[in-house]
Amino acid sequence: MHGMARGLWRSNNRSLVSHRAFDMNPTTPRLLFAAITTATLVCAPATQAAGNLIRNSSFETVNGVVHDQGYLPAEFEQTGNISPGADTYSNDDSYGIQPGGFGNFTGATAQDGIRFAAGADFGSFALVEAFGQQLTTALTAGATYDFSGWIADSFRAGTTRGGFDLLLSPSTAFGDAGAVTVGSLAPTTGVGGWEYRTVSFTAPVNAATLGYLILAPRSVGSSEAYIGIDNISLTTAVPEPATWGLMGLGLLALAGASRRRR
Ligand SMILES: [Ca+2]
Ligand SMILES: [Ca+2]
Repeated sequence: MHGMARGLWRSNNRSLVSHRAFDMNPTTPRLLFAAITTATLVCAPATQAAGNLIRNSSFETVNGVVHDQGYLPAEFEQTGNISPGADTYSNDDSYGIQPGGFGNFTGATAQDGIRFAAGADFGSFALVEAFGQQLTTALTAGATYDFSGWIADSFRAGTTRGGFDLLLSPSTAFGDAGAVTVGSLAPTTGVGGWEYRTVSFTAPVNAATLGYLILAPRSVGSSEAYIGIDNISLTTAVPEPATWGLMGLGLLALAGASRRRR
């Protein structure tokens, strides 16, 4: 779709240049407008890469067998200042914690595969089991991204509901003065099971210096929450259906202008 649209733009661009140079046909301004409108709408998505920017996004790939707290797959880093920090849960207890083990998640198994990650918010900014990942490529300032994933409550006695804040940071140090909160995954509704969350955000002007994506658990109210997360995704935003509609109109205008010219 992108390739075809770009090809159309290029071929029309060439005819437009020769048209302007050798012939001041009255349809030229209309053709120029249609071509520019189409080019603007087509080039924006075409320059963005497709695919998930998060590595090991379902927390499935692990190195070795561990039965303990505070372990995450190698692609992820602890970014809170408490130890042992965020955890990996495995349905079969092959890495990290078994659901129903420490932290509970009674009756919950991974949303995708056999593993998920979880972190607690102990009710103060500093005491948060935040974790994150160094992005392979920094995000593009001004570009729009979609972050999505599934979250679940631990159902641990005395805990409350919670969600996650999404931050871009210059380092893994949670509370880094340069960190920017770009969005939030709305808290669990408390009814149990996995709940899908998605949020769109625009990368800040200094995105090139913010190499770490951090997920910080957030409690509702003052009691602590312990929230699981699985099957996460960070992608460049695709145009809304309305934008594709506008692009279609631009292409139709181009076709109409070419026909009238002939
Ligand atoms: Ca998983
Ligand atoms: Ca923990």
